[in-house]
Amino acid sequence: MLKLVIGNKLYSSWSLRPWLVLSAFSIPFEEIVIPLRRPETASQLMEYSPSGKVPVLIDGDVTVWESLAIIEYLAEKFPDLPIWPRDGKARAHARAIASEMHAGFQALRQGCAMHLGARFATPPITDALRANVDRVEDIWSEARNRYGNGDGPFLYGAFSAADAMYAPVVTRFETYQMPVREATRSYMDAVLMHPALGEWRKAALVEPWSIPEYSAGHTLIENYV
Ligand SMILES: N[C@@H](CCC(=O)N[C@@H](CS)C(=O)NCC(=O)O)C(=O)O
Repeated sequence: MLKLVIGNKLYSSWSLRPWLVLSAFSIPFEEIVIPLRRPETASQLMEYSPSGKVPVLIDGDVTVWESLAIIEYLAEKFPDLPIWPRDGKARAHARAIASEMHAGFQALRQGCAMHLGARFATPPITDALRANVDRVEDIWSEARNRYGNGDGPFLYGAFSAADAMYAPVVTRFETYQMPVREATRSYMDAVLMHPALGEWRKAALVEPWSIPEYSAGHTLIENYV
């Protein structure tokens, strides 16, 4: 059985990505949760992960770390599943935007950490944050307009790895009440209503650990935990 090692579901955005792919495509797996920011975290992570970070996928004697590499491994291992869009042009676009997510959006990632247990006031929108949000919205609208129309509410119609890569951004826009375009809102609603994300969030809300640093500097509007 595949094993996916992940961090806290409330906060670990990188863990969420491959977990969503496994769950959305009904691939059986066992999860191992390592709570982050505890005295024993580093040694527990090193038991599984050569980089000392989660997520990590273990498939027998194969260990794959880095969220996007895990997703690619799954796409190769399960070629019959449409983890990436089937159409070659859509797939190239999907891989480009997934890589862009994996490598960038620092202001958004640092200023609006994933936190599924609360809703915060919108933080001051710096130029860097505005540029990140605008770029995300442009990416989503381009994917939807060129490849997504008519076939479902996700970036390429049906749910794919690209949606999984951007799902934590959807939750950030929701948590920090980011003002967004109407089309962005419809896409966000589709992702937020995906059963796999619902399952992850439900488990997140009953986790016994909380990490106060993840709320630091933000004005709490509503607490769900
Ligand atoms: N580029 C990596 C990022 C992984 C990462 O930063 N994971 C965080 C949790 S979301 C982590 O393991 N941090 C270790 C720690 O907090 O001790 C990926 O895509 O998987």
